[in-house]
Amino acid sequence: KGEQAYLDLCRSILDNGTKKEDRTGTGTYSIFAHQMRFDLQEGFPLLTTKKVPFRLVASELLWFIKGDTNIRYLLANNNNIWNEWAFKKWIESSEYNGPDMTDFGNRSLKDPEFKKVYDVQMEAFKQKVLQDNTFAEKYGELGSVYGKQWRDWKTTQNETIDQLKDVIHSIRTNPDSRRHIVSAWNPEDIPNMALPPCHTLFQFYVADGKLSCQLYQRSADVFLGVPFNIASYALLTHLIAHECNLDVGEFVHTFGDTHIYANHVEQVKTQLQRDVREMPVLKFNKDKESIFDFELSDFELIGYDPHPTIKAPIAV
Ligand code: UFP
Repeated sequence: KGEQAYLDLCRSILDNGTKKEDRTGTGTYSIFAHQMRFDLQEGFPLLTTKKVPFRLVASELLWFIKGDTNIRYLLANNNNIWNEWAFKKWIESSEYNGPDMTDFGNRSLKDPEFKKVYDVQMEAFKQKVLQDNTFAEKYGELGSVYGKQWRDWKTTQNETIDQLKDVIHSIRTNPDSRRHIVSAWNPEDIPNMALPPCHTLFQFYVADGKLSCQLYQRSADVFLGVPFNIASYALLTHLIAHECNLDVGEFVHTFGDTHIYANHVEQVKTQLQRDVREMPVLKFNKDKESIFDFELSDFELIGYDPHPTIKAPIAV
């Protein structure tokens, strides 16, 4: 249970994972299908065996909740986690005439000279998205990512489905329903997406006055992605429970391809040597009634005292 469940998963992949090639060419150790449970009554499941940047988790979640799909909001909140996806569209466009940025992710890891040139281009791109409205509309936009599918799912009848609003309504009015589902997986959009949704689908469940949430994650980078994903859905569950006048129950995290990248193995071993500390507690502004009203400053984590960050290259 809790953080120990995460550490056990890491251990089990290192011990039993199959060496498997992957899209990014990095190589992984992988298992298929796994489940972890977090009792949200015990505390907020932000890992303590390494520092996980809650501020980035929270601002990204607020961005999804708003239905925003433009990186401008993230940049304005000093959150850079989606930049590469937008940058890729920009450098592949006919309007880009700077230095060659092909395969910038891998090259900037291997070639320090290239990294300098890349950093300059990325910084210029960010500034332009922040300052130039027309540019932001064109190149800050990521298209059919989570915010779009959660809030603005397009039907064949040219109507719009607000899955998030609908699921909150169904939890409030029909808590026993077995249909409290939000799907980010839109088969029609998949062929045109750079990154088909990793958090494929989630379901809520109400019992004994508590709201639980289960996420099905089709593909999981256990070292870099998962700690972030746990915190994000735990936060979402807290906010929806608050709006529905429920306590929080469990967050159940179910995985498909569950992998540790070959270039994360040493980092995972370091983390496994650390002892688990006490979970932090989430405090937020309970005066806000709707999840659509929250801002970053409404959240506070009490007692988060993690071991230091462990750096690792992200596979793109
Ligand atoms: N990934 C996560 N969590 C996320 C996210 C991505 O673990 O929230 F956006 C990882 C999983 C996988 C990669 O390693 O990103 C996506 O690659 P693919 O689409 O090939 O599964």
